[in-house]
This record gives sequence, C-alpha cells and structure tokens, in this order.
Amino acid sequence: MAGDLPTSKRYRGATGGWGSVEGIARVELTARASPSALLTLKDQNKPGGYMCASCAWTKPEDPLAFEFCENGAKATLWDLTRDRCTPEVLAQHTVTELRAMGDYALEMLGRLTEPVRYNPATDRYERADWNTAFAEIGAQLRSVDPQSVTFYASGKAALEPSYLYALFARAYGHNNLPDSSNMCHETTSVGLKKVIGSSVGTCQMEDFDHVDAIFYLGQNPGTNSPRILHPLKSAVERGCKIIVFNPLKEKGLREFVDPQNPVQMTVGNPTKLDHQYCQVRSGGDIAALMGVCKHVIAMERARGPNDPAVLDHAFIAQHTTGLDDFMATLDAADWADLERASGLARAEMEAAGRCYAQAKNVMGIYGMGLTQHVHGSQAIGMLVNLLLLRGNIGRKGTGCSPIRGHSNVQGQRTVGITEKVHLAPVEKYRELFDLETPERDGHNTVAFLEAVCDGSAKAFIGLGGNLANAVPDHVRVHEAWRNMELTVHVATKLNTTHCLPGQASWILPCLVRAEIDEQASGHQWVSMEDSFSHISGSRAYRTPASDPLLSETAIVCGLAKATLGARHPKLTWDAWQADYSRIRDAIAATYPDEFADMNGRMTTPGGFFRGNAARERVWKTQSGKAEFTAPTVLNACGVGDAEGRFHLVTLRSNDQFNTTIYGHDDRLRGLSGSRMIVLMKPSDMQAAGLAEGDTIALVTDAGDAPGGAVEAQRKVAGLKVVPYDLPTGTLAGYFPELNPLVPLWYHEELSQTPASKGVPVRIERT
Ligand SMILES: Nc1nc2c(c(=O)[nH]1)N[C@H]1C(S)=C(S)[C@@H](COP(=O)(O)OP(=O)(O)OC[C@H]3O[C@@H](n4cnc5c(=O)[nH]c(N)nc54)[C@H](O)[C@@H]3O)O[C@H]1N2
Ligand SMILES: Nc1nc2c(c(=O)[nH]1)N[C@H]1C(S)=C(S)[C@@H](COP(=O)(O)OP(=O)(O)OC[C@H]3O[C@@H](n4cnc5c(=O)[nH]c(N)nc54)[C@H](O)[C@@H]3O)O[C@H]1N2
Ligand SMILES: [Mo]
Repeated sequence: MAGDLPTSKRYRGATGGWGSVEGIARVELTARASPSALLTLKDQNKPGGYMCASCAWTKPEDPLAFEFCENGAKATLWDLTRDRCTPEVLAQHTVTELRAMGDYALEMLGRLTEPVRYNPATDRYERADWNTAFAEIGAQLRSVDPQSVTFYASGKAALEPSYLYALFARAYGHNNLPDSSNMCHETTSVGLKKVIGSSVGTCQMEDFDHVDAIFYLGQNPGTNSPRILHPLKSAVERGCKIIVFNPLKEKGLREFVDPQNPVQMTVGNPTKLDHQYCQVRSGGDIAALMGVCKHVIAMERARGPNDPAVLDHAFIAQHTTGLDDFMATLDAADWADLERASGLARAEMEAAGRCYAQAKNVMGIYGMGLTQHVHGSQAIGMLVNLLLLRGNIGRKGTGCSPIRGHSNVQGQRTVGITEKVHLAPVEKYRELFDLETPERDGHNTVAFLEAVCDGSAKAFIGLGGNLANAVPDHVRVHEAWRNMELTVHVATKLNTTHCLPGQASWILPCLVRAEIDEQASGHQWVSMEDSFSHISGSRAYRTPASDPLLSETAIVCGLAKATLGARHPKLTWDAWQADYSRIRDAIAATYPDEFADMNGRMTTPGGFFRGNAARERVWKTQSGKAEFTAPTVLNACGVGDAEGRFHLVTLRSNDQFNTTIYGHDDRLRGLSGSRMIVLMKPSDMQAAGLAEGDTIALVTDAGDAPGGAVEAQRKVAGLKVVPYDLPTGTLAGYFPELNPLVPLWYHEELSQTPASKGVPVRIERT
C-alpha cells in the first residue's frame, strides 16, 4: 500500500460522529480481533475495569456508557487480535527479511506468544523457555559494566512494573533509564518546572466547567486524545472560546459530533469548536504569543482611569518575578518581526490578545507542537508568561496543561524511571532497602543513542516501545544498534527494533492491559497515572493470548532475580511478583506524600489525585515564585530561514499509535492510500515548480553538527507531493517514515527532546 498515489479527498465529516464508528469497525476487521473483543471495550476506563492502553487523557469519575474513543478502541482491538506470531511463524523468515517488512507488516503477524532468542547462525528468532531466558540474560548482564547498560521504558507499563524496573536498574548499578518521555514531554518536565515548579499540568477536570477561554497549541485532539473533545464541546456550549495555534487546520479542533449523543449523530449538526484559528508557521508560537502579550500590555497601558485593570497586579506582585525584563523584551519586539517569525498577521495576534483580556478564566493546553522544537521550553515559557499576566494559574477554571502521550508515561517518571539522580528517591531506597544507588546521572534517549553510535553502549533492555524506529537519524542509529552485545525486548508485537538484534537478542512476550494477570495471590490489579495526575487501578478480564505469556511485572522480577541473585535481601522480588499490593505498599512507603494508602485509594472513581503544588500557588522554582521569562529567540526552530529551505513537521495520522500503524488512512485530514507523502502549500508548490503527485526527496538542511563535524547526508526519497492548507515555508509528513531526516543533535536546548516539529529540509526532484 505504501508508495501508492495518495488520494486527498477532503473529509467533510466532523470529528467523532459516524466516521469514528467506521474507523473502529475497520480496525476490528484489519486487526482480526475476536468478536468478543468488542464486548471487552465496555469495561474500558471504568472503575473496576481496565484502563485504556492508548493516550493518557484523564478517566472521569462519572464515565460515559462508552468511555473510550475511536483510537482507544483501535488500540485495544489491535492488542486483542486473533493472529499469533508464534515461534513457527518466526521460523519462516530470517530477521533480515523481517526487517525489510516494516512495522505495519510486522505487527500484523499478531501477538508474540513465547520467549524467543536470536540465533545468528540461522539469522532467525527461535523458541526458548523462560528459565533459560532469565538465566542467560542475567549471566550476561553480570558480565558487563552496568554503566554500559540501558533500561528503556516506553510509557505504557503500569506503575507497579515501572517502580520495580527503576529499582532493579539502580540496584544493578546504573541510572540509564530513558523513557519515551525523552522524545515527547521532557520539554515540559524541564521547561514547565523551571517557570512554575511543576513538571506536570496544573488543570483538573472541573476546570473545564469554569474556563472562559482556552489557548490550545500544537496538539491534535481529534486523533491523539479524542476523549478531551467531550469537555471541550461542553465548555464551548457554555460560551468558552477556543483559540487554536497550529500550522494545520486540524479537523478535531474545528468541529465535533458526539458519538454518544444519538440526536447529534442523527441530525449531524456538529459543534463548532474553535473561536479563532491561528495558523502559525512551524515554531511560530513564541512570536505569536509575544504578539498576544504585547497587545494585552498595550490594553493595560491604554485603559482609562476608571477602567478595570487588565493585568492581575496583586497576583503579579505576590506570586511572580521577572515581569520587567519580560516587558522590556516585548517593547523591543517589532510587529513586523513578530509577523515574520509567527506567520500570523498583527491583527490576528491582537484579536487573540483581546479575547485573552476579556476572559476571566483562561487555560493553556499544548502538545508536541511546542515540546518538539529546539527552543520548545521557551515556547512553554511564553505560554506561561501569557497565563501569569492575569493570574491564570492556581485558580478555578485556569491552568497550564500538557496533554501527555502514552497511557502511563507521566506515572513512569513519578515512580522513579528517570536518568536524573536528583529526581530519584535515593534516600528512601537507602531507608527501605539498604540500597546505595549509583551517583552518576544516567543516559537520556539522546545520550543513549550517542553511546550506541560511539560503541560504548553494550546492552539494551526495552520495557515496550520501538525505540530504534521512534528516534532520529535512523540510518546512523540502525547501523550502530546491531553492535550491542545484548538486546532484550519486553513486547507484545514484533517491530523493527526487534529486527535489529544485538550479538545476543531476546524477545520476552507479555500480557496486554486488557488481559487477566493471575499471580500466586490471585487476580492482580495494576495502576497508572493520567495527564491530570490521577492514579487509577486497572484490572482485566480477557484470557491471555497464549499460556506462556508473563506480565511485565513478572518479567521485571524474573530479570532482576536472575541478575542480582541474593545480593539485596530486602528486594523481595518473589513476594512482589506474587502480590502486587505489596509493590504498591513499597510505592506508598517511597512516596508517602503522594501515594499514602495507594491500595485503598486507587479504586476511587476517577482515580486519586496526587496533588500539584503550583495549583495551590506554591511555586517550587529556584526563585520560589512563578517566573516570567524573556525569550531569546522569536521562532522555536533551531535553524532559521534560507533560500530553498523549508521547515518540516513530522506528525501522526489518524491510523497509527506512534510506530504502530493501523492502516494507511488519515481520515480527519482527508488523506488516504499512502504514508510516503509531503503536505505542501499550493503557492509553495507553484514556486518550486511542483505539481500534485510529483515524487520528490527531502534532504536535511541543518548544516553540520555542532563542533563542525560533517555528517552523512540525511535523505528520504519517494515522497509524493500533496497540496495542503499550510503556512508558507512549512511542510508536513509522517513520523516515523521521515525520522531519518532528523539529526540526533537537533534537539531541544534544555531537555534534549528531538526537535521533530521543525526539521530544516530542502527539496530534491527525483
Ligand atoms: N491515536 C493516537 N493517539 C496518540 C498517539 C498516536 O500516535 N495515535 N500518540 C500518543 C503520544 S506518545 C503522544 S506524545 C501524543 C501526541 O499528541 P500530539 O501532541 O497531538 O502530537 P502530534 O500528532 O505529533 O501533533 C502535534 C500537533 O502539533 C501541530 N504542530 C506542529 N508543529 C507546530 C508548531 O510549531 N506550533 C504549533 N502550535 N503546532 C504545531 C501539528 O500540526 C499537530 O496538530 O498522542 C498520544 N496519543
Ligand atoms: N519524527 C518524530 N519522531 C517521534 C515523534 C514525532 O512526533 N515525530 N514522537 C515521539 C514520541 S511523542 C514518542 S512517545 C515516541 C514513541 O516511541 P516508543 O514508545 O518507543 O514507540 P511505540 O511506537 O509507542 O512502541 C510500540 C511497540 O511497543 C510494544 N508494545 C505495545 N504495547 C505494549 C505493552 O503493553 N507492553 C509492552 N511491553 N510492549 C508493548 C509493541 O511491541 C509495539 O510494537 O516516538 C517519538 N518519535
Ligand atoms: Mo509521546
């Protein structure tokens, strides 16, 4: 299918509605889920049921009849396929052949059923048993320097296995604990923390009942967090105004038909969502928000003696620092420069400024469109600047909220999966387990990949994910990846990373979220944290896809025992594996302020809230206040404009979950048939002499690596040009197909998140 000429019929339906029902039905067919899998969906995101394995949007206290979206349903049905990737199926192909198939075909082989090990002599994965797998992996880990080993986590594994995974890493001897967050919201963890002292969002569900305006930047809810559309729709129906900043006119931000509302489904009158749509160019948010703030300040200065203040002076005086410097930067900024850097007209920024000033309660919501830029933390800082001007944090109906990705990515960080020692519960490990942990910070994703490329990384364990394909610089990384001595993957389905075996390589298959997890003490619960810092229990009722499957918790315990032996008597792997409530006791003992009585509270409808200081206007920043920051750049891209240079946005289609591709349609954008496409503004096409359907290559145009090293050319060929409504100079296409274009060194300045939303490229005709 890939490579066929795409059809670009404009999708006329709204987000949600019948289209989403069809979308689910199609995946049910493609994934070959068993008919009873559809029944399983009714338990999704319900108290007593299992939590969705797709995004991290919050689980409401009072769930809808079907508290899942098109894409959450797809994720579950995809997990519950009837196809099985058994050792017999694997025996039919060499790993070299498998690698050439690509992620879509690999996942279509079905669920992995038994542990397999790589045999270099036959270039095949072959059946193994759990005891051998644990013993041999443990022995090999004992023989290498722990500092050369990395334990990756992809954001899906629950709090219980994640807590143990981090503990295992540190007991073994490293802090090399990158997770998918390093490619995602790490910019939030660092950038938001810097300015308001919180590494996570401050909003709660009830804020949607009071919000008057929402600034919605760089996030595509129709595809990536569809359940947020319900509170957005209710807010709009109450009169809330949504001001969107996005280079693409994303359908999900324009209109919504509630698939749970029979009248709206029948009559089909969608709710219009956006009040104003600001089509910023790639990286244009810093300048756009500066323009908005500039106008708010101008309104304050222009007000008459009897007019109410525009700024919240009391809040600013009591709670913030840095306003003067920030105002000086705004005053020095020229409107023409702001227009150029943002791609917006002055009038648009002024209109958004008026809307901001007129709204009593404002929320800022954002996603990858802010975080995946070289100056992404400055963009987040600018959004916070805007909110602080009128005290829009720490009050009902206000706040700043990133929309998180994987269903437990935020929670994995909360319970210790972090490469940064100062974020690890080192004292508690000592107190509870007599454990001295390594003092050196570990590798994040970029540092790990650099170690892979320079040969110092010797072993990799992946708790989920498809890391080698989710990262930048495929060509360089894939070549070096195979030089590792040991690669181990805890996984549900086969993917490209598994097909890049190290000298020794194992795949350890695990249960999915919707499957029964039975241990010595009985049927287990697990738990996860959502975008709003609520912790919910999850328990599943599906029979596992095969008998030999183990839970992620059991696999982590098995690996830890085999590696550490009896070295740490207080690390009770057997007891933890037998009864997960004991792991939750350990989590509660490690984080008493947030997780006290975790076992008792996790079944609260909607989960329990672990609290947020910034929401209470307690600012855990360096200054002890919320910080206005003056941006040092106008555009968030790391490389500026030049003749023939475009900035490429890599994004998700409606038919994928990261590297898991469900199909070749992107319904809400009206695209179908191929993922090898580049979206381009018609006038840019004309200027470049291109017509619809022309095949081109994109070549990276970022200059050389810092330090002057000349790097291999980065190029993706065979891309079809599709005309699309985009700002001048901005192109868009799909992740992960376009990842070979992102240089490993092209990442966010503070967090090292790869800058996948503003990749400088030029076009080559082929
Ligand atoms: N169905 C489904 N759900 C998912 C995922 C999935 O792949 N499929 N992935 C999950 C994960 S891990 C994550 S992190 C989230 C990701 O969810 P999102 O944060 O929505 O991520 P993207 O799809 O990458 O799209 C980001 C949006 O930013 C816009 N954008 C790009 N560049 C800029 C810019 O410079 N400025 C602004 N203002 N906007 C810009 C794009 O047009 C796009 O609408 O979704 C999660 N949920
Ligand atoms: N160019 C570009 N690159 C990007 C992005 C982008 O927008 N543009 N987005 C980035 C972002 S936000 C993220 S989060 C990363 C994602 O990076 P990853 O998290 O590494 O990738 P996924 O595609 O989510 O991983 C899919 C694989 O996880 C395994 N899996 C699925 N479910 C389970 C489970 O329940 N347990 C276990 N153990 N394994 C499971 C399956 O084998 C599946 O093939 O990619 C990043 N890369
Ligand atoms: Mo993500």
